[in-house]
Amino acid sequence: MYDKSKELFERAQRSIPGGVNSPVRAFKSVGGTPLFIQKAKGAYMYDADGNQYIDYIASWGPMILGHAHEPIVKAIQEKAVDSTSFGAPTELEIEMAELILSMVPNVDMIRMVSSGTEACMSAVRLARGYTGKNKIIKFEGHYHGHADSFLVKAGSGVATFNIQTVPGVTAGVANDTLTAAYNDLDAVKKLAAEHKGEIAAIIVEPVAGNMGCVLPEPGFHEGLRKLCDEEGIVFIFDEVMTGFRLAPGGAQELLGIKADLVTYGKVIGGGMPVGAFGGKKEIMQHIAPLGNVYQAGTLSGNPIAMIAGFTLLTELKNSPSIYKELEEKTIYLRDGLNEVLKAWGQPYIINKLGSMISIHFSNHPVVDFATAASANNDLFKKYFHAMLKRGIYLPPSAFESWFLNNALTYEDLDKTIAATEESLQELK
Ligand code: KE4
Repeated sequence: MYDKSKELFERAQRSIPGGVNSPVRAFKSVGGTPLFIQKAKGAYMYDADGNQYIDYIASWGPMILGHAHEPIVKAIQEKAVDSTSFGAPTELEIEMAELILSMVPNVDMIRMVSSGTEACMSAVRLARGYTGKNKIIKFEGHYHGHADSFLVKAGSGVATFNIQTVPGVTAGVANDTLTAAYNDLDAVKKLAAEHKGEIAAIIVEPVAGNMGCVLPEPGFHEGLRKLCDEEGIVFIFDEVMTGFRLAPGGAQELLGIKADLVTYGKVIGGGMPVGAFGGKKEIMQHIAPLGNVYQAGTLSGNPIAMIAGFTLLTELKNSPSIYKELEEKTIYLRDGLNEVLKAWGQPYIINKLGSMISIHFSNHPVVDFATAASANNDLFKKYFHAMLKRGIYLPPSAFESWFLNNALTYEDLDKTIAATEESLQELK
């Protein structure tokens, strides 16, 4: 069933730390051999042993229209013949920036980078440079990439592997990162009072996806916005996951909240390495070469990455019905999962917003990292493998959101629901 992946994993570990180029892919938290993927098309991925899977990772978000989406593949092929990088400005970068500004609210200027980490790292540096203050507030279980400042009580792989303190992150850096529980506005207000005049930014996943999918409670973001206005704190929406996924204008549009800076990744690049950060001109004009907050990148705005992202975002902008289709498919999946989970009779929670969804085997609502971590995540590991052997590829961690892609058919969703019903019988 997985012989080729097993062989490749053994070989990979001889030259790549842990055999993977990103820890969450290693199946370390769910156990077993990570599948080496040969190809993917639409909603399906195919591993090195030729097994087909219905894909709910979507490359951790980017593949919102499915894998090998023809217009994107064609655009990359055509662009590549004109060279893959110049290290000089291009018209395409202007077109990409103008397209993004036409889709997302409340962003006057945008800078392209090559990953979500780079986008979040740059946005925090900009907030510190703009305010002259050092500290940031982030939330337990939120993940903003692997920049030093963010690896304090972080989500995603850091939570998955239960890494309490990341070696190499100095005490100085960690001291400037304050943390609070997601949805606990009083805790944030307390930190702001204790560190009055010291906080440059609050950075938040508007809808959390790195401890499973966890929704903001009514009034939470409004409270953060008010606090930032009162205290001169830069409000950063990390929309690397939610941007262009929850709506054309992302979480700012869907939740009706205006952030000061917004970061993007994943969908913005259509599967190519792209990140971006943007916001009000008053802040963005501090970024070099206009201002002195230095930020740079050899491959920022790379033509191949730009054409992939531009092609995808253009389709999303011109066919907003995609979001309704994705919403309807996710509701259908949620309702089907609810039915079989209810019949199974053991505690569970499903969190869902737009095309982000996750199952938590918990008897209480999952509203922050503590409640996500106290779920029966050992049971999740068994569920993961039971689904995998039935051809359903879920994110290999309870601390990740599932991502639907619009190539999924209702037949695929029915297969996923049926596989869950069968898997739960196995887990009784
Ligand atoms: P990247 O540097 O991985 O492109 O983006 C970092 C990042 C920033 N902000 C949010 C909200 C994110 O979810 C991410 C990255 N997400 C993880 C999945 N939970 C990436 C997968 C991985 O680490 O391999």
